Amino acid sequence: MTPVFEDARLEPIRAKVQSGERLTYDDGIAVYRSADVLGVGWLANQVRERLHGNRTFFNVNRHINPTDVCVASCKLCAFGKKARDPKAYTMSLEQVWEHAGRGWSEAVTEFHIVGGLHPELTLDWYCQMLRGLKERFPQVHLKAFTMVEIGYLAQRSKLTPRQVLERLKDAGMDSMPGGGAEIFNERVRRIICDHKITGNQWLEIAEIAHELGLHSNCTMLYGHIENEEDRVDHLLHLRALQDKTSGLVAYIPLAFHPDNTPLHHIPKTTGFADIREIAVSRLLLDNVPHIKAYWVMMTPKIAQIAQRFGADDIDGTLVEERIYHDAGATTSQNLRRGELVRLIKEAGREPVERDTLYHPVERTESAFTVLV
Ligand code: V47
Repeated sequence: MTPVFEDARLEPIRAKVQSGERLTYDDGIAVYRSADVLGVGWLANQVRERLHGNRTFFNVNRHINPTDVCVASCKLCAFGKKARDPKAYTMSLEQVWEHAGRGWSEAVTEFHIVGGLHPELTLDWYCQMLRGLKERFPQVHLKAFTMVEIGYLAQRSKLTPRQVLERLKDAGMDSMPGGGAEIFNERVRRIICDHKITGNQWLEIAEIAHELGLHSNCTMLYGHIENEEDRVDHLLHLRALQDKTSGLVAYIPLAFHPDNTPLHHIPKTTGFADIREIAVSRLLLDNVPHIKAYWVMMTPKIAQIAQRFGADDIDGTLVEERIYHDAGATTSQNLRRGELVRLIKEAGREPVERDTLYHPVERTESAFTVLV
């Protein structure tokens, strides 16, 4: 059944979506400006169901943040600390390996590893960390390091990003998460994260990673000082990257959490904005397979509704999350597998447990036994 849109400006976009025609920059602005979130969501749901039917993906993963020491002082961030800060921490290699194994069960298929830009940890240290994890947990996929961390390691070790990526891949890095992209527009970037690599550098490093056979995710940080033009521009840059490499697996829109950051005066995003962000991204990123509604950032309730507005993934069990919780997230630090399954089923979707690259995972009950 085809709905009558409240916003007549969505009609030409419906025609394009139904015929599989690519949306333009102006279409992107139009969907962002439409208050008809049901209409935009209906369109996004058409695309989502065409690609994935009724399936919603989730995984059983664990986040590891080896250090929060960071030379950058990004205004968007509440996680990074200076080395002299008494609250800062840096794990030893043994602590990383011990942390990875704490409460571990065979059900874990992925370690998601990111951290601050530490002024002293060397490329060799990170390679040893990966090798140690692979030795101890050979079956676990290592999704590690943002493009920003790669850029910084290249600068510090006087190597090219390609050489750094080659070394890390050789040491066991299997793929890369999507963080650090923020907003590519340089005017915005200078204000929210002026110590980071530029948007173009992020895109270049991602392209090299994909050339080396490493898949990655991608993100956009929204809900701060950016406008709709910046967001459409960001998404179209990601789409152009994907046209070149096909290396992007999932896109994750990240709502800015202002607490404990220098931008704490900015109000939090609303449920309406979060849902619209999911729907717009599904419509514009026609070549990125998966759209993830990250429950930590959106809350499980909104992430569940998002499964009917364009998202086909809800992320994982996490165990412990720091970046969003340091910035005031009030969601739990982890969700049990059964709770994720319940959320998905209640949204009328079929839960499919996946590994990092979206291969379905078969389970036996013994996999859930906590080993350590
Ligand atoms: O790079 C930092 C963002 C990212 C704040 O690839 C903030 O599967 C909001 O990238 N408010 C890290 N956002 C998280 C991330 C991610 C999460 C889940 C899954 C995947 C994936 C990637 O969080 C950072 C930055 O963009 N961030 N501080 C903040 N105050």
